Amino acid sequence: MAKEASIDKIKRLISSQKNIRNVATSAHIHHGKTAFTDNLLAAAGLMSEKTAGDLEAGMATWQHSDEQERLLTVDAANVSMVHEYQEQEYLINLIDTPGHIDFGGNVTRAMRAIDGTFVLVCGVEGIMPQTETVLRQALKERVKPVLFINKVDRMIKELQLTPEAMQERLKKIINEFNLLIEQIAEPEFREKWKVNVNDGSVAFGSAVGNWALSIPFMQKKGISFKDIYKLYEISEEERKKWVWKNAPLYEVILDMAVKHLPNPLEAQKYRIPKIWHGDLESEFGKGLLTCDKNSEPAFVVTRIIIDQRSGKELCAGRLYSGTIENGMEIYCNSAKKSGRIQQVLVYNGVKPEQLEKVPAGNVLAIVGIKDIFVGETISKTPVETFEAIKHLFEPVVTKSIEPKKPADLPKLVEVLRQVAKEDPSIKIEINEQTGESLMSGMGELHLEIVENRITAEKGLEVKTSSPIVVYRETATKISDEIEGRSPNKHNSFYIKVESLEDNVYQAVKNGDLSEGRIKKKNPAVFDKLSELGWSGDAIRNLRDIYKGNIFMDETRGEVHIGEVIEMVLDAFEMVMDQGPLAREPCMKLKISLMDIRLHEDAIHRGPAQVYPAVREAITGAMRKANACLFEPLQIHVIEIPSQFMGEITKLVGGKRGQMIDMKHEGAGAEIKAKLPVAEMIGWSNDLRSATEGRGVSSILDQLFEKVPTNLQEEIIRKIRGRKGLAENQ
Ligand SMILES: Nc1nc2c(ncn2[C@@H]2O[C@H](COP(=O)(O)OP(=O)(O)OP(=O)(O)O)[C@@H](O)[C@H]2O)c(=O)[nH]1
Ligand SMILES: [Mg+2]
Repeated sequence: MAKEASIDKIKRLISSQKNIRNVATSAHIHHGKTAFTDNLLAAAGLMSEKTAGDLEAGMATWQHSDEQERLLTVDAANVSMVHEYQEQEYLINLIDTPGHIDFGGNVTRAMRAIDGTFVLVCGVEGIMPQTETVLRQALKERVKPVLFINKVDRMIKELQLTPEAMQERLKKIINEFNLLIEQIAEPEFREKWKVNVNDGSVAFGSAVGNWALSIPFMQKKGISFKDIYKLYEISEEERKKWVWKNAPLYEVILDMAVKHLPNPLEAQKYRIPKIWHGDLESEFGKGLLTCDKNSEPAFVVTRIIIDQRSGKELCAGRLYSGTIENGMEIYCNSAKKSGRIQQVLVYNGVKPEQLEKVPAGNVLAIVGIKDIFVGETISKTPVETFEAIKHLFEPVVTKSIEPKKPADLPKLVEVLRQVAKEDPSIKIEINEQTGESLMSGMGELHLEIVENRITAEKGLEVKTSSPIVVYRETATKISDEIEGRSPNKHNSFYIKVESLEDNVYQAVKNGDLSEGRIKKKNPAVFDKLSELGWSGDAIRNLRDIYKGNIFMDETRGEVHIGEVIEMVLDAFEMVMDQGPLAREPCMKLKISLMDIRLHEDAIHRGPAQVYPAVREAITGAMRKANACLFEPLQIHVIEIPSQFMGEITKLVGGKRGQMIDMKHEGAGAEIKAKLPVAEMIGWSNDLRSATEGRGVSSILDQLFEKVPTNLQEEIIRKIRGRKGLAENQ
């Protein structure tokens, strides 16, 4: 009988939810995720074994030429393979995620699609700051981690550790890893999700060497640590043979996925209450909890890829309930529109292949739906949407972008819209009048990659500025009630401005309080704010949460308030987008409307009267409340050999930075420093030259703080100059 093709096996397995594992790789940059993924694919016969994990020959999962040029992963890549374990077949849907922090948004989004992840840790470098970040990303979505300690070959050849020292080091990594789980995980998973050498939830090996081992596997095969050392005394050819027979990476790793990572039936029981906030007792809620293929479909889009030739948009994501079929009519709940599915695709290796239908519990892609965004919930009839996918950091580095040829402006607008769709971590502000649009990203590398792709893949020549920083405007005191009068002098608005409480601001930032105008009673907002100490009266006066600012209506018994409130909120949002100091966005403001005086005749209180009056009142009150600029700062962890300590202290000091913490470990040092983004342009080069290329830095956190008083005026003047603002604008 002819061997069954892998796509036929996949077709068979997609319906057997117990036999599915949706997983990812996650790790600090360059700890070996892609080499690991490539070798799994090769073993499944889905790519040639010779080139698997070979950087120069090209990784199978690298689909963009810039990844090959830079030897680094930018996009998350979906792959699927079939694995046999204890005489049953399993479908493993795997997403290989990038390690560079600029592309961390891709990791956050991948977590929504999966239930378990292989966290890779390089045995030489050990747990790195970003190991902690990726664990946070996973645990936030209740994605279960297992541990793979990679690059053991280097521990033998470079570090020349004795077998005992090696075991000590592995133990140390495992303990640190478990400590992180204890610190980060929610109480119910703190113990349950710790990894354990003896049960096989930890493996170690070499992704490029194509081998892996776990303690149970070693016991079963009678392999000792000494045998591993012998491997690096024999010829490469002999080693490959031994490895394939005794410690094949794919077998140890995929066994681990099957045994220690949950299938979608198990995972959705505890993941759904965390990522979907509707009624769990409803029919739809029950369908989600049980991953029911016969219930209403619920597909969450985690990635959008636009095919340049056909313009088709491929939406990849996770189907949590129901079944998706070719030709099916669907409804997009955030975009609020209907559409029809033209193709249903699953991954076979790296290649998407068409199927007629796919049931719940799978990672898949659909074609035919246009103009939606990542995070969209797709169903048949309108349903409560899934929680928004929020990345840990906001984009803070910005460049202006314009076409080289003015005639290409419409094309640029179209291309920028595509970019924003494909990469939700990029924020675009389009200015169709001046032609100068703004593009904000997570870091310089991020913007460079996007800019190059616009030219290379979308065929448009563009000019960009050097990086600029987007500041924030806010207030530090409380103002009096300030009057803003309409141009016809018949309407007045009295407004008070103050700084928003820290805990409320944080709740908005974390997504615990969702943004938007408050139309009717909203129990989620009510509960959260009372938990934060607000009184019922205060909560009832809340009208709008907008980009980390809030608007309160404190007026009493005003008959016409209902007729103007939407206009007042429009004006509020406009000022929050462009503050009075330098037209930078506002943050952390609490704006209260205290009183109003309106003309009796509605004709004399239209938008042309209300907008300028409210703007005048808010900006006037902001000035009274000590309006000032805040700047973005990043906290970095910098790892260096100890001898460069002096250089780093100088470098950080020269950039208005602040050392927060310092740790010595062996011949290395770990420094935590806080640095203003404005001074970090060119940071990687500076770090490289200060440490002879041996320093590594990764971002740990991001925050906004007041620009030092002596710099405020100068920076405001510079921004206003760049924007060409006149004195009274
Ligand atoms: N010696 C050794 N090198 C390895 C091993 N695994 C990966 N590498 C090397 O480590 C580097 C990074 O490997 P990748 O697989 O690209 O790492 P990654 O985690 O996918 O990198 P990003 O996606 O860019 O974060 C490459 O030079 C690999 O050859 C290993 O087991 N041993
Ligand atoms: Mg990679």
